[in-house]
Amino acid sequence: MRMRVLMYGLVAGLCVMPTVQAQRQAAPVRGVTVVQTFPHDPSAFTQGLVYVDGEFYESTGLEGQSSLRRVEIATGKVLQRRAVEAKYFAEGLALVGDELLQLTWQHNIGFVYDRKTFAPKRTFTYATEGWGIAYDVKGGLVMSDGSEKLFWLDPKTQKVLRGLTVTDAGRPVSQLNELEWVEGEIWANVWTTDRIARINPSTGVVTGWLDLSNLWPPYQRTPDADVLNGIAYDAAGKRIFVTGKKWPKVYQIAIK
Ligand SMILES: [Ca+2]
Repeated sequence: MRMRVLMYGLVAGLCVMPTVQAQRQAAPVRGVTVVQTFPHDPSAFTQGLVYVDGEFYESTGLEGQSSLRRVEIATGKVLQRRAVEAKYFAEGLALVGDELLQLTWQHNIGFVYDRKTFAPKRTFTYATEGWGIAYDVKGGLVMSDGSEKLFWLDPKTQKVLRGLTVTDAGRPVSQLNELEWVEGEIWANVWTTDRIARINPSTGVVTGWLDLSNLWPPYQRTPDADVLNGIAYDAAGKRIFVTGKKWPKVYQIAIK
């Protein structure tokens, strides 16, 4: 009897195998070309990058060096800067309406600032670490915590609404870091790699990978420079910008 159940199980398993195999294929990898480069403050340990009305807003990390910045794209000049209290390690950044939301790494607290003045307005809390955050009117406010999970937050209250596990070939993709909404997809830097995951926000499935290792190959990097991190999208101009932690350049890229 037990054998018969096992046999049925095997036959059933064989029948569903093609579908399972299709899901287990890794997403394709594509390279990028550089359209243009711009100067970037090489002391900026970039943790969040946002494009708004022809300028970047940037969050930089490290304890004692964390900041919120408004940056001129063409020159990399910091036009406006607010230091974050030295005990915090600032992380991702998102603009929601006229408010900037900035995460911290391990203090379970986020800061809300007035976009124009950088005046702090309030704080919010979350149970996980804080890594990346991005907002889109249609897609919502989504955050990462360094795991394979993404969390949707209420844009007004920042309370967690739901979570989603990100997978490629049926396996979880962890270390999801800086985030950006790009044409209905969620793009995520994957920490310690030169890759960006393009994620379907409904299923969590990685639909493609971008390999950016040609931008500034690790063997050419200065000792100070850290990993690729920071994605900003100019939806109106359809321009994609990326940079890294303490990288001297921001790259406008195109997918090959
Ligand atoms: Ca971003």
